[in-house]
Amino acid sequence: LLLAMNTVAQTDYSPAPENLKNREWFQDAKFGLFVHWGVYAVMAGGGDQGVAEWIMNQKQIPIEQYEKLPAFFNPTSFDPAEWVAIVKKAGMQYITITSKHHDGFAMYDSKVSDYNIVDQTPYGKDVLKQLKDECDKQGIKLFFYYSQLDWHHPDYFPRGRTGKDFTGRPQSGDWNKYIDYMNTQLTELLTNYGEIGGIWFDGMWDKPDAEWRLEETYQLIHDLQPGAMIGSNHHIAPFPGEDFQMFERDLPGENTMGFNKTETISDLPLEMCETMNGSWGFNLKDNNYKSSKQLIQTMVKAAGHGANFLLNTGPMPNGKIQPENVDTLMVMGRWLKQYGEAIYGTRKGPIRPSEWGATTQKGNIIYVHVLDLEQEQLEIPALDRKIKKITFFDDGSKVKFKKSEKGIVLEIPSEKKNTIDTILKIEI
Ligand code: JFZ
Repeated sequence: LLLAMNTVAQTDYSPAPENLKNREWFQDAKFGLFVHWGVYAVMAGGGDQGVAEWIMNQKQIPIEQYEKLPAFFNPTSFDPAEWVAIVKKAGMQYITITSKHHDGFAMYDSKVSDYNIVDQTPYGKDVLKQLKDECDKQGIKLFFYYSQLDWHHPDYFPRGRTGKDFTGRPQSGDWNKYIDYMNTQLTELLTNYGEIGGIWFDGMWDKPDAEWRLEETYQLIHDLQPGAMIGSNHHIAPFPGEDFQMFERDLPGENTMGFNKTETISDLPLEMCETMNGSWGFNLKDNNYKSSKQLIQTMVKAAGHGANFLLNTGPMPNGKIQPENVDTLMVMGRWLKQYGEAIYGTRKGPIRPSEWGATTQKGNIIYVHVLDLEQEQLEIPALDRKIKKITFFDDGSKVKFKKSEKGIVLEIPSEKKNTIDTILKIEI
């Protein structure tokens, strides 16, 4: 069904030089913060572990009632300088934040609809603007998530599969008016916030057969900011006009969550997004936190696949990042401070990630990341380059190795092992 997406993308697209430059930057950057923040944070999941930014849909709250929510959204403790400082300490290089999620509420000063943070919350300020100014100060790139799916706009009609009839909207609407509205909002986002990293689309999976006019939208974005990178969480092979390929909660090529419907791993830069617990938006009950070890290892594996790791947080309604998330981010940042050489600026290594770990590469150095190994020997496939030497990253001591029938056997004694990632440097 998804393969039948009735849509034309920017077919004659050839990325501008600044776009190609940004793609390199993106692949070097490796680690970013995903932020799901909206008026739904006030509901905090409503006591249900599996509900957050989807609460309008999952609890079937009609528009008329959901529209009362912005009046309770007053994040007076929001401090963009603090957010960006956390991001930097975490070793992250960029932020991707929800400018509008499926509920249709704009978290910025939109002029095409007053359903936005400035016009309808007691807070009354544009959080994206504040965040962007701070990102510029501290040298962090900002991307905007934008939901194509909209449970609020009257012209999002006929409804997609998630919007059926709970919203209370009239059973009519002009689809093209909705696309025009979306393109106008995107124009605002690409015009009023200086240079942005790109647009992270989500939601066209809700209406696979709709005429999304992607070609026009992608063209518009690239015309306004040729360097801005477009990615989309549509779970299928990239359309022309896209600049990076996304994998939701799975490593590229894996589909353990059942989301990623494509086997295609394109030549575009890759990105994998993941939650810290099980929720994107703030959920009071979801205490199912992944350990920092687990998240570091996933980041390493993602890097081994050549993919960035976009790790999510759902800020609280007061504007603060959940303290548990800050703790995790600080641990990851400390790890990266020590081992970042083997992550930042690398590309996927010559050996495909597997049970034991992954490899990354920068120039003449291959980093072997041993994440899970019981034995004291690791056999890797032969490399097509001559090995000069192999050392342990931690203490620079030499790694003993010998040729085997199938490749190379590395000696990794227990006392050299590191609980998170034992890194070996192969100089070729
Ligand atoms: C989407 C959003 O729905 C979600 O709220 C979050 O923003 C995440 C990053 O992206 O997740 C999806 C995408 C597709 C489906 C379900 C959830 N799908 O195809 O059913």
